[in-house]
Amino acid sequence: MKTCLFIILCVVASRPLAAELLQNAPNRKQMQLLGQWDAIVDPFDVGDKRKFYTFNGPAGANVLQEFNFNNAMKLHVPGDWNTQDERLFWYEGSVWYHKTFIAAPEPDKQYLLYFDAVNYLATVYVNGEQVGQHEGGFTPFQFNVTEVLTAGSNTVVVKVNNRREPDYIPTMSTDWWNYGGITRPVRLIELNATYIDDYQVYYAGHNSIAVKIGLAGEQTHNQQVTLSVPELGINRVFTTNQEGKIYTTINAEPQLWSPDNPHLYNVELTLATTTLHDNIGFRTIEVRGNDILLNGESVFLRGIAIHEEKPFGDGRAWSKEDARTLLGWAKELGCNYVRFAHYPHNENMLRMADELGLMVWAEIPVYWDIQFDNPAVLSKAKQQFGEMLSRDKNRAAVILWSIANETPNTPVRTAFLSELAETVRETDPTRLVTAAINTQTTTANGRLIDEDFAGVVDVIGINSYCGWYYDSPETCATYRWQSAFDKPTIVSEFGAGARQGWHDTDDTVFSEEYQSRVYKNNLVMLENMPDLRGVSPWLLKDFRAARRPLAGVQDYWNRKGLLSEQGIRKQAWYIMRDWYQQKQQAGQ
Ligand code: GCB
Repeated sequence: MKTCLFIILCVVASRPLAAELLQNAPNRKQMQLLGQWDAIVDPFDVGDKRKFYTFNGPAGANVLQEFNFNNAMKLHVPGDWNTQDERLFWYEGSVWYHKTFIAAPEPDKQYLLYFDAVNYLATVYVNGEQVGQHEGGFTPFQFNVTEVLTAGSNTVVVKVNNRREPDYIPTMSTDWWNYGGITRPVRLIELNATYIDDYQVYYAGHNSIAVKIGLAGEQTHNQQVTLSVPELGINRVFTTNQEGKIYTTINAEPQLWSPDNPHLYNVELTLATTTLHDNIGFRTIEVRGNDILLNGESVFLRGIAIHEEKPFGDGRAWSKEDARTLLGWAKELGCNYVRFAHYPHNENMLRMADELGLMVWAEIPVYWDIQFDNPAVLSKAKQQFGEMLSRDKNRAAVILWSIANETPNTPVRTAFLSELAETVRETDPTRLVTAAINTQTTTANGRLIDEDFAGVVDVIGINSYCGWYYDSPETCATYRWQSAFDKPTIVSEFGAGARQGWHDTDDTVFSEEYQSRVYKNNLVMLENMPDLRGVSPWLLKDFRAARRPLAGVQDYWNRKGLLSEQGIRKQAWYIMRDWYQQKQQAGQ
């Protein structure tokens, strides 16, 4: 299966020269291509034919050249284009990015051009040559550019297209902003001729740490790699096998990572004279009956759902400071868990969750009704999951892989998601599979969780908007939920909209009072829910949504945040915070 996933990655994701996705890109030796890039907006896609990627300065006065990067618009990388220039707020289409940089490549080194994410389709050229193309807006990709890099000035051109298409993931309709651009950092990474490409170091239970290491490059077999975890007194040398891999376990008794004790160990991997550092937490996660066990102990997930938007205002979040603010707010709410909706968030979010002690639900954008009958789309889903796993496999915080959100209950959908779940389990048996499900059977006094796909996941996620999209808030309090499965359930979404600062009677929709009323009644409902092992209300803060046009209230914001788009608390924030305090006091 691993080989199969690898083939898919090669075919769909990263074409020539690329090895498997490099583990731990932030801590490699690198130059980041950040700051201002030149940008040409190309709504009619003329750039391919006119060869924008060959740009080598403005043409002479007697030559017709209808483009010039030097005097073009400037866009900051990383960053979405929509919030950088008001002309691009609604834009969906192609933008050509251009940057020159100085390099001093050394003869026996290798160079990867590594993109943390580009939304959605990226075609990359270095010094006029196409080095590869990548599809998918929220996961990293890389191209080996050793052969095309020159000493001195180099040019990189990226054609970015964020037009929505039927066979994309996500597809035509989403309830979030389709931010386009090079939304996360770009890195030129320098590697030795032979280098540590991939690794996973994790707690396998029973006082043992499992270690998997893979080398890439010139000579991968029979190489010595030193693994050291100074705090645990570990300093061991291992030799790679014929395939350039090491698989081993080490006896150790680490302090186990948990929200109460988010301890991370400095782990060092050394090949020849190059040492790679990482901070890794050790923990176990499993399901027993309807319980979730973290390090063998029952845990209740006190959570909040989060979109990857800047803490103050709109635009894609990407920095460490953004992550610290957003997740700091989750901590202030009393959370021990966060749902990163609806796509892989930037790596800073994952590393910050590790550091702050927040368990993570991580998700791919298999959202609503994608082309479940299209095998190419299934390959894309596997590719996006594979890239997310490659990047995040060493993050203790990630306990749940979510493979879908609110998908229609049809046989073709269930077959698609069952195969995807199988791939996820085969490639990462150390975490749990979940999905947000919103189809249940209505009973006389509530709902029955009984759809087939709920039988496939380890943890059932339920999205339920009782009191908002249907029924009065008070009816929700009388709801009785039942489940046909003996499995843990998380209410992965519930909530209501409110424009922060709008105070009125509690039957005025969109007032803070109405939102509070929905919350209060939903909490009564949750107390009666069987198998409930966690909640992540929808959501931390208001976010941009093209589907939310109501003037004066929504203004293209989804107003279901507990915080306004500027981070100001609404009444419902305090209701949720108090509930979490009670849960905590009750030892949950
Ligand atoms: C949902 C979706 C979420 C939407 C939310 C809403 O069920 O999963 O993406 O934003 O409802 O506000 O309607």
